[in-house]
Amino acid sequence: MAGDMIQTDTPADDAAATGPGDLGPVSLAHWGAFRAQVKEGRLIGAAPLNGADPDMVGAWPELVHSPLRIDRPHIRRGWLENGPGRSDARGRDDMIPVDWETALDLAAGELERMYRDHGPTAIMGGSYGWSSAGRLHHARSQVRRFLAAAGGFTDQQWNYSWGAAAAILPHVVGSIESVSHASTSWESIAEHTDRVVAFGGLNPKNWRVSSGGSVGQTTPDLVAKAQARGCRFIVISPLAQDVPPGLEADLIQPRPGSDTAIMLALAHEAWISGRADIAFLEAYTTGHEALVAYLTGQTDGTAKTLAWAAEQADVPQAQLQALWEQIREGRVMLSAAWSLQRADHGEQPFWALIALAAMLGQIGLPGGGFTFGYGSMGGVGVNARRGYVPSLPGLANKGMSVPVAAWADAILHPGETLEFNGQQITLPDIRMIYWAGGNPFHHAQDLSKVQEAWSRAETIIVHEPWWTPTARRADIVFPATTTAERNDIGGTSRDHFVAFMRALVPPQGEARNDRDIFAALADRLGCRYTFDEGLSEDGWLRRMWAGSEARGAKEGIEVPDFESFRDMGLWPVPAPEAPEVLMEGFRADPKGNRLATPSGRIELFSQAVADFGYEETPGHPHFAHPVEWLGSAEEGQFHLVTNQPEKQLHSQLWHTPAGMSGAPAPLRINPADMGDMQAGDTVRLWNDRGSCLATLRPDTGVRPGVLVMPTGAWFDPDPQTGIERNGNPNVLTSDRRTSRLGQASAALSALVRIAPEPAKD
Ligand SMILES: Nc1nc2c(c(=O)[nH]1)N[C@H]1C(S)=C(S)[C@@H](COP(=O)(O)OP(=O)(O)OC[C@H]3O[C@@H](n4cnc5c(=O)[nH]c(N)nc54)[C@H](O)[C@@H]3O)O[C@H]1N2
Ligand SMILES: Nc1nc2c(c(=O)[nH]1)N[C@H]1C(S)=C(S)[C@@H](COP(=O)(O)OP(=O)(O)OC[C@H]3O[C@@H](n4cnc5c(=O)[nH]c(N)nc54)[C@H](O)[C@@H]3O)O[C@H]1N2
Ligand SMILES: [Mo]
Repeated sequence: MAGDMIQTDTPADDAAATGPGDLGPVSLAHWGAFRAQVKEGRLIGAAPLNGADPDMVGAWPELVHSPLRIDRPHIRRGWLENGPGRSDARGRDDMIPVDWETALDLAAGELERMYRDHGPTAIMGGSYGWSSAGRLHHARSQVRRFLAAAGGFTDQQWNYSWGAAAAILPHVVGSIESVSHASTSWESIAEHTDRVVAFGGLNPKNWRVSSGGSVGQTTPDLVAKAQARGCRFIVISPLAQDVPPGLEADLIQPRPGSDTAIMLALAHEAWISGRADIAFLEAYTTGHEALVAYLTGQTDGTAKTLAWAAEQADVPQAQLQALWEQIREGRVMLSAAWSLQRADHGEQPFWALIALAAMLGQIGLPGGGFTFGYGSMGGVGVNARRGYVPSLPGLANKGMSVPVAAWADAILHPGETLEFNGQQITLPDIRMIYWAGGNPFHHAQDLSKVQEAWSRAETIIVHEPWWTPTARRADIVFPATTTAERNDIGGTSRDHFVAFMRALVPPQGEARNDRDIFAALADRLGCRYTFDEGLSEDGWLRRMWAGSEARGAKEGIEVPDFESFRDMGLWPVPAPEAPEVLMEGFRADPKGNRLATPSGRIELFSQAVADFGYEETPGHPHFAHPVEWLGSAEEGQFHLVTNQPEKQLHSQLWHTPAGMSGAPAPLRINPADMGDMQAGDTVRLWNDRGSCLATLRPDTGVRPGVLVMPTGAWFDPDPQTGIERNGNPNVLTSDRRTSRLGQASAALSALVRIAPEPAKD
């Protein structure tokens, strides 16, 4: 049938690039832009553009032509033979290749059955995950649009990146923009700032990646420029590697999970020393009295002194005293990495940082105040004009949504209620899972629990280019194309470029574009027009670009027409006239630019939060001990920090030379903690939730008692012992959420034990 046809235009001409040095067509990944070399229908090279990492970008030929590509649709044997139903054989059963018509008919039949017998919320289709860079073929946008068109679904709300921030920030500053897209630009820092205090550091590995695809790598230069002008950096992190090479920063290495205590103690110091900017507090904030009552110990009997914080953080008090001396004068930028809020009570460090910045009174001034995520992702602090990277428009969902980190609980506890940000959610009865563009067996915490939830589904459909752990655990697998096989528009809104990404090679095997798979299902379900409005790939790209052109017309920016843009490959978006300063407008005119909080101001005390009545999130920022941290560790327990991998994007690239598949994932450990274990040894980490292997990498830069292991290894439990063999730390993490307010992932609060493997007697 016509709907099954693949709608990608002709791939880029081989002649476009045939030899080294020739300029081939532009393409883009979340990990950077490149020029492609194509020969005889194969991608043979990828040359990095504008500072992209050569290893990550250079892995494209391996990715596209990988032996792990899924060549055709597959169905799990047990499902094919016995029909839909709960099963724990997923991942062990054979996957049987079938033709497209068979697979599409079976998938459409299951969707119809769900809508008919159980209603839209029985289908979990939030499909959390990064998918690929192009915005039309963004798998997660496509699956949500399709399921909304088909009748609705259970969506996943917020994200793993900054879920706790997304919940708390609207109560404090009226919106999520300070974590979703707004920041004080590095240009402003380079010009004005005397001190940058970076909680969670500025790890350059994180700058390689940006959602939608980063084209420019300007941050390292601007950091160097700030330093050259005399700006001093103070990095607060358990890992010295969070100080970028070439930066002379003071390093403080507290216990993970104690940052809030340090921030509150600095705020207390500001108050008692008379440094607090009372005029700022009175004009721009509300509730500082309640906060001060807590800081001084009036409320709970404990003054939040530097001595108190030093005890919580287990660092010398002199270090915190020196930090206070550094920030009491001059223009100070306070920053926290997103990692801080991916932890028990993750809402608190972000609220506390804003409170400290309010005490110093520089919010909205050039180079001053606060910004979240300078060390988290490429693009944060890049002075770019936003809004020119188009996106696929969504459709209203008639189903519901659950907090993203609660999805396994939702499947395991249908009908129970969940408290979430002042609301009560009744968990839906999920019977079917539809995932396209994410890898939950990489990203979700407590993978034993995830496996149990996974076994409860009656049918699981996955689209994937590669046989990832998630694809292997599906009932119906559709092979998806990669960005190299289709035309698209990509870029990140925090960047200086928008890219036209050309199809470079034909679809591999029988792979189809995600949107063509959905179009074929939509035909069968009778919702084709709602899904794609009769537009082809080219039609959609033109429509999406027309939105950027219209924006340009309104803002007086000259945007190339579609054909010219396609020919250019990269369109440089003109930079804004002045460097961005977070909350500048609010500072200039607090009445005209009221914040969307009840008071219109920054809320250092929030009545709304207090009224929720959650004891873990009272009405002002506060410090509570994490559930799991070194403060309560038993002998032999370590705090495991699971950060982002250096040369992968999450689980993507793992199976290429850039990735970590050569050995169990590396585990950084202070040599003092190694006992008789040696560098390069395979070790086993474990706790009550699970165990995995890792490869020991001694690093004097790690705080003793802390272990640092990146995420990104493909889940591979030993069938006999259950030990995960590739080093996926999410068998160890808990899916306990930050709080009832945020219901966000607290992946970074986990205690573990370590032993040599195989075990020595
Ligand atoms: N312990 C711990 N866990 C964490 C984190 C942590 O810090 N600690 N970080 C969390 C964070 S912030 C995030 S964002 C998540 C990330 O988790 P994910 O976003 O799930 O990770 P990815 O590996 O990027 O998954 C994307 C998947 O999409 C597939 N894909 C790529 N292109 C296409 C396409 O065109 N079509 C289709 N159908 N599929 C495609 C890829 O092969 C890959 O399997 O992990 C979270 N997990
Ligand atoms: N190369 C690469 N870059 C990436 C990604 C990737 O997969 N690969 N993923 C991207 C995504 S989706 C996201 S959301 C961002 C995430 O951005 P972040 O969450 O900021 O990144 P992480 O690498 O998880 O953590 C940053 C650093 O925080 C430190 N840290 C951990 N716990 C604590 C603590 O309690 N206190 C303090 N002070 N420091 C702590 C760790 O040492 C770690 O190196 O990264 C993005 N960048
Ligand atoms: Mo993320």
